[in-house]
Amino acid sequence: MNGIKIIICKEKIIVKKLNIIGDNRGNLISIEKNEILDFDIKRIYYLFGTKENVSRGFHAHKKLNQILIAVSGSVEIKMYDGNEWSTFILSSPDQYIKIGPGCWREMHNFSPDCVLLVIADYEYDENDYIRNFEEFKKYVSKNT
Ligand code: T46
Repeated sequence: MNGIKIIICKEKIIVKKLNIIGDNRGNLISIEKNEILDFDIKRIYYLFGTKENVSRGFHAHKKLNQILIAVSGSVEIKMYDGNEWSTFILSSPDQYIKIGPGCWREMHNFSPDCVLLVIADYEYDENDYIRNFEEFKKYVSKNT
């Protein structure tokens, strides 16, 4: 059972710390349905080998929920929920961010060793993306 410490909790953004199960061989983190994952997993993908000074993201999703974990290295996640910006640096495999629908996200300052694991509740669907910030602001003001 994970002892979960909440770091940030907003309507569309949750940042939590996971319990590390460690022993003299090293560490293990377990993520179970219902405890952290309140959705059925439909897709897992990961970003790695991101080039220096490259930023990614710059979009929002209409219905997708995602959990982001930097299983190696670090990355800065900037998020805009339509009202305010939040920034969090994922820099340890025992932290995760859950980002809900209607939230703009940008990923900056990837360390060369960063592996960003993403767990999602839908398959890839380009129609779920809003990739234009002005469009996103209109969308979020209509849908909240
Ligand atoms: C997100 C952040 C954290 C696929 O074919 N399947 C997939 O599952 C994904 C995620 C992407 N793609 C294709 C679509 C593009 O042609 O891979 C290419 C790169 O995708 P994108 O530019 O959207 O990648 P990022 O790093 O900007 O964003 C990704 C996710 O798309 C997004 O949902 O929240 O990671």
